[in-house]
Amino acid sequence: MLIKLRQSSECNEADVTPESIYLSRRTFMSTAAAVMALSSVPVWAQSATGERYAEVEPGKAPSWLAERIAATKWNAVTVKGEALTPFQDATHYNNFYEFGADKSDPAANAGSLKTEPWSVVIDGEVGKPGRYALEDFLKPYQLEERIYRLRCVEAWSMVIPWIGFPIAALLNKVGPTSAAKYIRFETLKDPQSMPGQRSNFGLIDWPYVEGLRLDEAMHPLAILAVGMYGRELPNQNGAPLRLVVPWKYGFKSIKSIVRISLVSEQPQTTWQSIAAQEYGFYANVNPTVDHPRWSQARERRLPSGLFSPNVRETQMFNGYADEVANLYSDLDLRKNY
Ligand SMILES: Nc1nc2c(c(=O)[nH]1)N[C@H]1C(S)=C(S)[C@@H](COP(=O)(O)O)O[C@H]1N2
Ligand SMILES: [Mo]
Repeated sequence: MLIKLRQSSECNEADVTPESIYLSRRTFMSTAAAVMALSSVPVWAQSATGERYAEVEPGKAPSWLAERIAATKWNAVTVKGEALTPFQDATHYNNFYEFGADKSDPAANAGSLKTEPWSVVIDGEVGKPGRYALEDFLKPYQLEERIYRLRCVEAWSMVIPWIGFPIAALLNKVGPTSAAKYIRFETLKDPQSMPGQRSNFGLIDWPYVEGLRLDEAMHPLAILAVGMYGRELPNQNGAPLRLVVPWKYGFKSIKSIVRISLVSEQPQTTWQSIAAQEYGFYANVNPTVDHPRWSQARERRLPSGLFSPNVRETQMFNGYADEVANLYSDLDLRKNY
């Protein structure tokens, strides 16, 4: 896996590879064609973003967000030789318990989520706390496209082209104090629009909470996303703002964030609170440490069916070991799962 972070000024015509042109066709990538386009594509900002990915429903983003997304930099992290998950699968097989516990529930129910206006609170051990309208919150950051694997702890996976920006850029802006050791994220709590929060399914103590160590949050692969497949996030994928941490199990990638807090203690996170012996705070993808009830050695890559289950070996840190293993050199990954 390569990380390519080039300046758009370095782009030229020769950078437009056959693979990147392929992305603009109205068909999806086949496995054979899935050597992902690595180059910065200078025409990105000029082309209608909707043309870049086939069969993507056009979004209904407010104009300010559509404009920000149209100015996204092509800075993909590559997932070599692996096809993108079709938009239809990525948006109809979801975990978002606020909208129900079945994989099809979020797509069916998340229409009730009101994402505009939206505000984000930054508080805790931070030099510049505040509450920001999402538009102002995003203003300082260049949006980038990142193609990442997403590996759920339930042993299925996808490859998704996100649009977002590194959390490190946010942290550099708001200035964590020396007491800040962790970052804590909170999802919207709104039983009115979130039927899962009204149900008797009393397992989760809402709101959904996740967290990272500060050095994990500072890693350039960790992003806050506002879009996918060249458009804004569909509600079921965590609109309008979600975390994406590609080397960790999917439950760390918290959706529909309303609060970001810098804290001195390790936060109590949702799945760890429910079943600490099954879901750890770190939740790094690790094929050698099984879940107590199933193996983590392999995964079903969506789309996956009875006759083509599309099973592959799970990679250490979800294939991002070269980039992130050094964060954990002092840690026993069996104990700190
Ligand atoms: N607020 C919230 N965030 C959440 C979840 C959730 O139930 N609620 N599910 C998590 C899990 S288990 C996974 S695998 C990913 C799924 O993201 P996707 O639906 O965009 O693929 O979202 C994560 N973020
Ligand atoms: Mo998950």
